[in-house]
Amino acid sequence: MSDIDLTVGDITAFRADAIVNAANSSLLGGGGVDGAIHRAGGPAILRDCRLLRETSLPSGLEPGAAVAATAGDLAARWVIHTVGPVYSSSEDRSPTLRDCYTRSLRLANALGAGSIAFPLISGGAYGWPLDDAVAQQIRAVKESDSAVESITLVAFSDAIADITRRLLR
Ligand code: AR6
Repeated sequence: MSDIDLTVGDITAFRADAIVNAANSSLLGGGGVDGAIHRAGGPAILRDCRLLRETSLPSGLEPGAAVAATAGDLAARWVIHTVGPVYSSSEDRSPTLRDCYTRSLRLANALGAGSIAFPLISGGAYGWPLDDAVAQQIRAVKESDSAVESITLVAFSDAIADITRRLLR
């Protein structure tokens, strides 16, 4: 079983074998944690994402899928890009949200990563209510059968950290 830890702060400063990015389907960057990862990791990240688009992912990455690429200058071996679903009040997209975590973990496992750090996927621009975004995150990482030893949930605010602490208990 993996250890699940919580930390508060900026995921780009976190040291782990794999850092997960809450990207969009284009893989070509954006705001939020995606923008922060591209800024801190430098231009190699965008170069690698462009290469993925030109080779294996011509139409981009669909929600729930995950792909590994270079971490550039970050203190990590890989950035795993995943695309969360945009929140919908009329359609239950939570299986897709959980897929982001399980498929990232499966990929990290296949790469031989011993540690992975996740932001709160879909918990910003994609509008997911924070309590449920955290609940889906915790359910997915707990249910995953990955052999990655250390999983860190990186909360970007005290509010997210409080919810995570409460739901981890
Ligand atoms: N470290 C950790 N968490 C962060 C950081 C950081 N440096 N910066 C923001 N967060 P969001 P989404 C938190 O919007 O909802 C982008 O433009 C943030 O507070 O980054 O999946 C992409 O290109 C929130 O809790 O991702 C897509 O277009 C969480 O990360 C779209 O946003 C996720 O917020 C994806 O939206």
